[in-house]
Amino acid sequence: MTADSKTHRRIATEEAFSIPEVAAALRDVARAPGNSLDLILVKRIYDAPKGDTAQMAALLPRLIDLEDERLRDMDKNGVAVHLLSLTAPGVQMFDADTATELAALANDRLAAVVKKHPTRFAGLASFAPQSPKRAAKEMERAIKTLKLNGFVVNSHTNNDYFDDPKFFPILEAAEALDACIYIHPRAPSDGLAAPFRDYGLDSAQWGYGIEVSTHAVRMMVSGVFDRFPKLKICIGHMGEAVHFWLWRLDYMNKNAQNRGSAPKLKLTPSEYFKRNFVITTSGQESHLALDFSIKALGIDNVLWAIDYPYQPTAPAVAFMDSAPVSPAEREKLYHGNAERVFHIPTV
Ligand code: VNL
Ligand code: MN
Repeated sequence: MTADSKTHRRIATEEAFSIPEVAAALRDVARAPGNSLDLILVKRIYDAPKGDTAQMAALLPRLIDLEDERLRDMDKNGVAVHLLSLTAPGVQMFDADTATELAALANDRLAAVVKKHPTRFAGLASFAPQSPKRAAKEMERAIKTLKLNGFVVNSHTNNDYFDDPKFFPILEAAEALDACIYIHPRAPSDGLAAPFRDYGLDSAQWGYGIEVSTHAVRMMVSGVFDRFPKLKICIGHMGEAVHFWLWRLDYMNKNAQNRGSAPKLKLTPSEYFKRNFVITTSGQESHLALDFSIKALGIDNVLWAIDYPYQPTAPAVAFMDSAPVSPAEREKLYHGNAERVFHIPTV
């Protein structure tokens, strides 16, 4: 631990875990026929041949582990808190009943470990978008009874996005509960998938960002945030580059509105992005991109994350320890913004 670690409370906000029951159900998905782009990664992690020591297969025990290697890794690197979320694709490849059941089970386990280590863990609850009404009920239970800190969803569900009114009970619940939804990536939906099937583009290299940025833009230009003005959405990987596009989005969305291709909106996409979104630095350790993000969105809208166990902790800490920001700004990035957005108790 560096001397510095005593002065920063580091809260990492996109930290993945799984439970054996979800891992087993994903192994069944891997073995069933299907053409979803997510199967490339799901087969590698959840149906690896016995004894496979390849990088992907080695991830599974590190996802399931909560209290051993994970806590040691946090201690060694001066990380105070993991804000945990059930890893992608979560429950979103299962049938509605299985997904609803496994989301509740994962939330129970998550709440138990947070209760056991209240200063080390916080948690984002899962829900099954396949069944929006039951999802809204589970969301209420997760916040009011389990005292979790917000929600995670892994982008599209059966190729549909949150601009689809069938999902509005979910957005209504999140807004009413004052709980942020973290839209974590999964592989691009069927209609986008073809050019992502080779060169390893299906997942974190490129596909994930295209999938989530498209989801965020669909929500903004469809008018979701006129209907749910207080809804808070978090996206990782330095905002999936959405804010790099805001000027052109504003300009071309106005054109699309004027020719009747897009609904009339109360605000511009850039106004929604600054009002309704926060971003994290998960897995995107570029000071240039961080500087741009702070200038584009404001220091209060950027949160630190590691993306454990998919990326290593030490470089993520070194990246933020050495970021060219003031001491007060670094505290906001490391913990102040996370405490505010995810209702994590201050110490
Ligand atoms: C990867 C990175 C996968 C981050 C993830 O979830 C993630 C990857 C499945 O490198 O494949 O959250
Ligand atoms: Mn991640």
